[in-house]
Order: sequence, then structure tokens, then C-alpha cells
Amino acid sequence: MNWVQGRDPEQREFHQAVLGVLATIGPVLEHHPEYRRLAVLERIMEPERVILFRVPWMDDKGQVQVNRGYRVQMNSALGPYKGGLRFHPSVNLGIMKFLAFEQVFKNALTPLVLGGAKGGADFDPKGRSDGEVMRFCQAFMAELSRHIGPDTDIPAGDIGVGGREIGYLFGMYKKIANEFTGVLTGKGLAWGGSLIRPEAAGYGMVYFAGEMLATRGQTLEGKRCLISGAGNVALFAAEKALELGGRVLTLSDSTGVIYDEQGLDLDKLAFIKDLKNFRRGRLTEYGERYPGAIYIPCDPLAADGDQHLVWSFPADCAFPCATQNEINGHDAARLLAGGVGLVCEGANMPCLPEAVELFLAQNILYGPGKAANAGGVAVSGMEMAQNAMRLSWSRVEVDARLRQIMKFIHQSCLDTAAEYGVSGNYVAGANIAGFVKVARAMLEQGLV
Ligand code: NDP
Ligand code: 2IT
Repeated sequence: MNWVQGRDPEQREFHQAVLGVLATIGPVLEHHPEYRRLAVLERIMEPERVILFRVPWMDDKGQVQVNRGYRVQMNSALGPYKGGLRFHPSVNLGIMKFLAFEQVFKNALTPLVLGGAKGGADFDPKGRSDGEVMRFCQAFMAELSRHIGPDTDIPAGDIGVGGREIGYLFGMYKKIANEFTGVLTGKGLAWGGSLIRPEAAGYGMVYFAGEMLATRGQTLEGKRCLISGAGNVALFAAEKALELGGRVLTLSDSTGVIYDEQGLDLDKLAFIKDLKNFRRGRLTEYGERYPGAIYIPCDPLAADGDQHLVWSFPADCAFPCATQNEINGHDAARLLAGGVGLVCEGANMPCLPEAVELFLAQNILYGPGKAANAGGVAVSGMEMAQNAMRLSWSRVEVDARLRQIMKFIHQSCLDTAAEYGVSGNYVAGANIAGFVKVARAMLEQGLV
């Protein structure tokens, strides 16, 4: 940790992600004293390549804007670099590195052959016209295209990058490379996208939660669920939770929280999907449309040392699906006091270390994002396979494979935890299983 912090003192989120893994892999290192001489940890913590570039584009007023673009190609021991792109004003190198680092282990947990990467830009799509978003995506891809390819690095979506952005990015790549290949995942269904890819992270996370509950003889039926976020992951998590009989009480976006005591239903969810994906509006409108629900305007992540509103309601399950560090120690204590017995992460690293400690100490079911939200990248892997074969699988087939993969990841977390003497600890299970697979592959491939 001293080495990592000393090299890049300002990369707080990256340090947090690294510490999360280092804190749990001690038993592996004890079995492998040679890892020190071979600098396995130092190599895993250092990106293979970081690409940082200028993205100049013109807004609707004719004003030229300049953003910063990133691609962190973290590790290719297991396959071509794979991971999403995030467009959000908070994006910086530390956040890109933490996401790329997590992605390496997440991808390793899947049975697919995928390395890990992450990219994005400090561009804020909010309030921008379609034309502006298109010009930004084209300028971004003009540079990124040199560094990616269907067998080299395959980006996808993340915060602020959905179907619209992937379309513009793909169009520009196709034009520059003069080839139609599966270089991005999350594509439109008519031009190489996979069925279930939009649903995959949210559905997969709820499948994972279902597996966790089953270890205690429980199901989601009748469980009160708190979900944060109102984006791709959150909305499909809500949809699957409803299908499995859960009662979804909350959603949130960057300007507020809705609490609907009667619970969401499919009609209400359809209203929110339209609001978010097409009208690109705020959740305020939900409060106006459904007066039975409470809309509380707030910056859901503004609390510093205080509690975040979305986690203040009594519930059985919590599904953080917005962004990193949205559950602190106070939130965790409040969730536990409110009756929560399961926390399952749709977002990447949404829980601060003190929250994770509390959940583990209280022995509730806690599913870390790198295992629980791996369904997104797993179906991305299936999209790549379908593209390579130039055919497409049915919805039922992809969903069945997704379910199977989430079950597989859940079991390997449990088995690995048991093997290393920490039964039921999904954090240690996920970190060790991912680390061992990547470390072995790196050593087998020599010093590269
Ligand atoms: P979206 O952009 O679709 O949705 C993000 C949601 O979270 C929005 O409702 C957004 O509010 C809210 N949000 C994001 N950042 C903040 C912030 N700083 N403060 C408050 N609210 C915020 O992204 P996704 O659903 O794709 O991603 C959500 C999480 O899931 C991320 O952690 C991502 O890394 C992770 N993930 C995504 C996968 C995917 O395939 N898309 C796969 C696995 C994990 P608003 O609408 O107001 O911006
Ligand atoms: O965090 C993630 O796993 C994603 N944003 C999806 C990555 C992918 O390549 O599908």
C-alpha cells in the first residue's frame, strides 16, 4: 500500500480498491512466497498501458469545448482488454484506475476469456443535445480508435454511456477502421447487439442476490428493497426484483430520492424508463405523477460523515446501483438498524471500507460488486461471441446463460472462501478467486 500510495498520492479511489483486495489475499501470498520476488502484486497494481488524450469538440453555440479522455488498459493476462466507458464530470485518472482494477478481477470471475480495462471522459452529457453528444463521441473515438479493436480492447457502457453513445462511438470507429466488427458491446440490436445486454448487470445482480438468499433458505418474495440510482443497472435491477416478488421502495438520481411506500410496479417502472432513457428528465416528475410517493430533492451523495437519505428507510435488502462510495459507516449502521439482511452491489465499490466491515461483522449477506454485477460484462462477452460467429442468440438463451454464470460466480466465491477458511465471506472469496486466476496466467506467460 505504501508503494502504491507513494507513486500516485492523489488517487484515493484507486488506493481504496487496491486495499480492498490486498486486505483479503494474505493467505494466497503465504502459500506463494515466490510472488514477492516475481513482483506479482506490483505488476497487478500497475496498468499495462494508460492512454490520456485531448477531446476537442464544438457545442451547439459554435463554442469549442475541450475534455480529457482516458483508457486504462489494466491487465491482459486472461484475454483482450474489456470494460466500460464512463462519461461524468467527476472522471479522473484515479477513478479510471480503480474501475479498471476492479474490472480485472470481475472479468476473471466469469468463465469468459477477458482482460480488464476502463475508460471515459470528464464530459457531462446532461443537458447536452443529441448533436453535441454525437460530436463529442466522434471526437473521443477519433483518438480512442487507434488503441482498441475486436481482439485488442473492447469498450462498453458505464455511467453516462448507454445505447445512444455506443451508437455514435461505433459509427465513428467503423468509418475510421473501415470494418464492421464487434469492437464495442452494448450495440443496437439491429447491428450486432445482444439481447439482454441492457438488462444484464441489473438482472445478474438480482440473480446473485437470489443465490445468496437461498443459502439461508430465503427468497426475494415480499422483501422490502431499497435501490439507489435510476440508470441502466438500477432500473433493470428493479424490474427483476419486482418479477421475483420483491417490494421496491426507492430509486434515486443525482438530484433526489423517491420513496414509494406502496412500492413500484411495472407501469411505474415503464414511466421512469421513458423519463430517463428518452426524455432524459429528473425523478421530480415521478413525485408529480404519483402523488402517493414522496420525492425528496437532495444531492444524494452530498452527505459527508452524515447519512445518505436513500439508506434511511427500514428495509430487508439494499441494492446500491448508482456510483462509488454511496454507503458510508453511518448508512451501514442505519441499514442494519432498519432490518437489512442483504446488501448486494450493482454499482462498482459503492460501499466504503467501514460499511463493508460492519456488514461482515454483523454476518449479513454482503455481495461485492466485482462478483454481483459481473452479469453486465458477462453478456458483453456473449455479445462478442455472437459477433465473432456472425449470429445471434435468443433472449431465452442469453438469459439462461446469464443465470448460469451468476450461479457459477456465486458458487466459486463460496467455494474459495471455504477453501481459505473464511466461509460465507463473499469479499474474500471473490478477491482470492479472481486474484489466483490472474496471477497464475501472468506467471505462465512470463515477464511481459
Ligand atoms: P447510468 O448512467 O445509467 O446511471 C447512473 C445512475 O446513478 C443515474 O441515475 C445517476 O443519476 C446516478 N448517479 C451517478 N453518479 C452519481 C453521482 N455522482 N451522484 C449522484 N447520483 C449519481 O449508469 P449505470 O447504471 O450504467 O451504472 C451505475 C453503476 O453500475 C456504476 O457504478 C457502474 O460502474 C456500475 N456498473 C455498470 C454496468 C453496466 O453495464 N452499465 C455493469 C456493472 C456495473 P443522474 O441520472 O442524475 O445522473
Ligand atoms: O463495470 C462494468 O462491468 C461495466 N461497465 C460493463 C463492462 C462491459 O465491458 O460490459
